[in-house]
Amino acid sequence: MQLPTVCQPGRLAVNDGLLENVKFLHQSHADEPLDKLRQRYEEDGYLFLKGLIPRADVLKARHEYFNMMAPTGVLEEGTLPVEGVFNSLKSAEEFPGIGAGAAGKNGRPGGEKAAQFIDLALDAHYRDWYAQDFCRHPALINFVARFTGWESNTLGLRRSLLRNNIPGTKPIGVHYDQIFLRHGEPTSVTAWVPIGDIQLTGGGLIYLENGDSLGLSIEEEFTKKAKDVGLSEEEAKDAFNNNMMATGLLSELPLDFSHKHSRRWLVAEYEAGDIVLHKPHAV
Ligand SMILES: O=C(O)CCC(=O)C(=O)O
Ligand SMILES: [Fe+2]
Repeated sequence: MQLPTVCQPGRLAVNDGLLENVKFLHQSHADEPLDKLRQRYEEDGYLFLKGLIPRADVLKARHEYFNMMAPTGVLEEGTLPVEGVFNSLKSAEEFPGIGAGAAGKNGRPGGEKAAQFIDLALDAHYRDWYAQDFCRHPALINFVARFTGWESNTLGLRRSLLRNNIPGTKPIGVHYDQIFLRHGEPTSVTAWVPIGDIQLTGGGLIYLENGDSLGLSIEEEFTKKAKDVGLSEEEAKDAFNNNMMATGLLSELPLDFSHKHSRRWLVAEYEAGDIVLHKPHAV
């Protein structure tokens, strides 16, 4: 079902307040003509595909993940791992999200109390059910191969982040992914894949309206600044990062960022099996 394009969700919170005046992501389906999908990706900077991966396969990864994390006490007693229900007797500090810019990018937040949780959360990235079965799921790889025209030359980057935020932990701030992929050409495709159903207010990814063109112009501005002061290419790469926050983020304040750039945030309700592809400068 296509939701109405403008909504007023009650309590869609970001770091610096409640979002007002958001729009829904435009929904697409893998069986639409490729040309149409490609055009939409170019125009919007993202492509939100409903039901690309079989739901059961996504829930298998969800089960494996929470089964692995269960010994840390993160799950509510008497619930199934696949449900992923947070333990109401615990506090969020013991279960910090990884890679959200806390204590240095991709550092080890939370100290001693969180050590077991962090160790397991990192370890999960190397398990077959994640690195192989989930990240290289044929439905995902085959679609990207066709969509991009890369066909059998499609390579999965080893870099992936299994985001694990529970209610009350710190989400990653405003960014575009090329910041983290600086040493490659801006030709990659990011797949953001929810591992389960996510309600509108459940912390799923949000995109900035026309964010790709904004990201590109921010990048151009950095390049120009770097050239103007006579930096070498290598120095320029570091300079890009100096223009951002130490964590590589454009901002930790999404509400403020959208006001500053007069663009709305685009939101969605996600279901297991959905994916969003986005461009390297999509914000
Ligand atoms: O590879 C990284 O650290 C970046 C992760 C990222 O872009 C994200 O989580 O949205
Ligand atoms: Fe990202």
